[in-house]
Amino acid sequence: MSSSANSPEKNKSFYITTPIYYVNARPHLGHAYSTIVCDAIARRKRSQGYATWFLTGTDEHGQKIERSAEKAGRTPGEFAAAISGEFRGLWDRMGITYDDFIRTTEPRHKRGVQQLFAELRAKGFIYKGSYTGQYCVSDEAFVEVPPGAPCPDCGRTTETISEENYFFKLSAFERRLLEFYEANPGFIQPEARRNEVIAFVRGGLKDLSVSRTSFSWGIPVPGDEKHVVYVWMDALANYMTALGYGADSPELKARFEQFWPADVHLVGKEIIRFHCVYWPAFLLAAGLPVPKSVVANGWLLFDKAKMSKSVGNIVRAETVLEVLGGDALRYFLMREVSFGHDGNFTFEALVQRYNGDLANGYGNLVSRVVNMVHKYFGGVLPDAGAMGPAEAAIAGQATETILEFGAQFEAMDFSRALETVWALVGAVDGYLTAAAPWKKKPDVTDEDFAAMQARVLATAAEAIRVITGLVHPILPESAAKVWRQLGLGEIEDAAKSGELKRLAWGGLQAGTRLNEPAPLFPRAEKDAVERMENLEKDNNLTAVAAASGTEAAVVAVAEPVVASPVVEAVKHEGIAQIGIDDFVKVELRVAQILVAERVPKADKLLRLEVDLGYEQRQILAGIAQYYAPEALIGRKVVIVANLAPRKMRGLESNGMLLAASVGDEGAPVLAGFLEDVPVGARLR
Ligand code: ME8
Repeated sequence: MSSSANSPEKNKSFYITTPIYYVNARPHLGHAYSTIVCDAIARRKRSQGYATWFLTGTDEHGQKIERSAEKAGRTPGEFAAAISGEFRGLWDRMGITYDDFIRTTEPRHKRGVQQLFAELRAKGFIYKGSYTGQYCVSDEAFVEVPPGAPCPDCGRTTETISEENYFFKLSAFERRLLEFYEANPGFIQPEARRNEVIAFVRGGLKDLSVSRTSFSWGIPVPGDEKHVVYVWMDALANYMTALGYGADSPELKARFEQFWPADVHLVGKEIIRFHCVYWPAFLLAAGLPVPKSVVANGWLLFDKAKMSKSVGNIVRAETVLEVLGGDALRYFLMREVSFGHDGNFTFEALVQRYNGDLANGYGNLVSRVVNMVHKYFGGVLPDAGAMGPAEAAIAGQATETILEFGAQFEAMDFSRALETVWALVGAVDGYLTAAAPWKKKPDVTDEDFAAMQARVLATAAEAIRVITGLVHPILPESAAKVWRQLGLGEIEDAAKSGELKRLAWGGLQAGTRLNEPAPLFPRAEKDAVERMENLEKDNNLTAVAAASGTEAAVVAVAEPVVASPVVEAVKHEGIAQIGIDDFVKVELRVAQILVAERVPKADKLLRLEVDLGYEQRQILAGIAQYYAPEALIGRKVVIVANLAPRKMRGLESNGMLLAASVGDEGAPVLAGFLEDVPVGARLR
């Protein structure tokens, strides 16, 4: 992959954005991952002399947020403010160097979105029509599936929507988009995502509904206020409204001129279609420049599934910050995950990398060298004198590392870039051990020994300076500490002055006074994994138990897809309580009975064929003594849809009917609904 900002010097401005995160639940490591990657890129670009603008923020409108707020008993405004504050607070705690944090509920954003909408309408790309189709509230997207069928992207139930809507003429952009992708091969990265998007567009584009009338939590369509702007049009526009699109002030206009179009929109791979199809189409239609690249990160997995609030398998960044610190998290995510691909998060791997690469690797190297300069040279860096072959090898490798790291980082191959630097850490470590400047051999004169110590420690210290200058965007806190220990002052000043851009072997001057050694990465204790696991457990418990009214409660109720009955469940003796995580594992769905018949020689069993909207299946139910088969045909029932199949009387049963068990005999009474419900609807 290559970022378009590579193009030599250009006009030296660089604009990078994270997705704006939904405020239906608190931040987790998945959000932290995208934000950390952007932060590292922004830090490096700044140190390379680019005027850099780094934007992040929160996506606060739409039906999903409105419903989450309702569940939490809050107004959407209060609810969004509380969770947006959590995101911002976490980024501040992590030292994320964003230049701006946009909330889509801000007036500056509303103004810009309305201007974009009006512009598209004036240019004839928006028209009024009516729409009937399926909508996935979780993805905030229209999907092409039959009524009652689940969302093809996330598997959740879709809702039938029939509304008068404004439409964007997306269909008019099929050819232009394909030509645009062809002419701008770096627009979608990595390659796999590019192919996916091209295939999607080639499959044909339909006009896109860009307004809604069935709820009001959004930005009113200018001139027709019973409509609100479709949340994805609203959200995507943030990248421009935050810069000043739609603003009157000359200062903001100038910022928009300077930074638009964006160099990199970094997003998770699941939202690539919105960014690579809808967004460029809106911009082409409005006559505005299209971003230079959309780069997709893969998913962070936990317990083999995408870490996500709805699956309920999240880990909070705070847990890692508390036990191992922010740099440990940044290092792990950028080293362990091959960018663009999915990567596993485990506490064990995190601790292993932390101890192996940071505590025993880089941290130990710095502490050995700084300590020896203090011990043997009173803390003043000696003159290296003439280089021998071992020093030349280290210097050569360091010079190559600077080049390779730069190229790999620009190509967003962060994992390889770090591997390259750690090869140098290993080489310097080996060089120190081989030279053993702490051990005087009997046949060596005092003078020669002192010269060797000076040469080796000065060489190692210089290598540490190079390593530290390189890893600064990824390990900002630790790099700052090492820079100070080397007596070089503030690394941020070196980044600003261009010193890091000019990083080359030989910058550390003899006579520099080193500062006292200070611990960088204290070894993680044996119980580190357990401590993090417990912090996560405690957190989940607080989330479930939280009383209403507090901010914790807002989050607690907002988080699960499942509504509150489980949380409030009446306790019955002998039945253990379960967490929401367990409950969401059970897939309950509405099914309609198509066929019902007795099973020969089994007087309790009925063989049923049921329709789930997206498939039909056979279920055996032990209700023959209570229900006549013919009375069941056409009836809508509730089934456990994800029960492993089992055989009864030689027939396979794929699921289970839900029924109340009544009276002493436990007579079954089938669960049903008073209102009409679509087949396939999921119960939560
Ligand atoms: O989609 N692994 O917001 P969102 C990697 N509001 N990245 C992850 C992740 C994981 N497990 N989980 C989340 C939205 N992310 C919209 C975006 S933009 C105009 C609107 C990251 O709160 C990743 O960047 O669902 C993903 O795209 C983003 O968080 C989704 O956050």
